[in-house]
Amino acid sequence: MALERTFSIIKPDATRRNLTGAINKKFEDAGLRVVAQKRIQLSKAQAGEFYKVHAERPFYDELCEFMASAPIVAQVLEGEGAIAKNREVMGATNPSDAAAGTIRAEFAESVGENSVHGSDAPETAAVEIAYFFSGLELVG
Ligand code: DAT
Ligand code: MG
Repeated sequence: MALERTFSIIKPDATRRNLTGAINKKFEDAGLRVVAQKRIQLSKAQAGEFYKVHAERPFYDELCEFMASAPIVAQVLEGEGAIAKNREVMGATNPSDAAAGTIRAEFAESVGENSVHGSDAPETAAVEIAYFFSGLELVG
């Protein structure tokens, strides 16, 4: 399997509850390395741009409000098969469907406030990384 990079967000519900370290321990224990990281607060417009693929979904406005409601941690994770590995460690979108031991099973509050984002494919990983980080900020 190839060394990959994927984009990850620790969402407002998790930063509010001081779970940044607990969540990143899960990633690091799974062999993923944080190679870029920043704690920022998005505007609703910036959240809307990031999630524009969901613009037609009924929950879009609520999702953008939530993502702008408190700081997030934007990060790039690197590892063998990092895109799939990240999704595996995150667990299913709805925490009631998430496998035991996953981040969403342990920490998510609801399907909307589900603690983490992770890219779903190489193309989206590249676009999402570039939205938040310059090449100079990816430090290995
Ligand atoms: P994922 O974050 O697992 O990639 P997604 O891309 O389908 O899931 O949706 C993006 C986010 O939108 C998700 O993390 C939380 C929110 N969301 C998805 N489905 C929802 C729903 N039925 N109700 C409220 N929010 C939802
Ligand atoms: Mg998604």
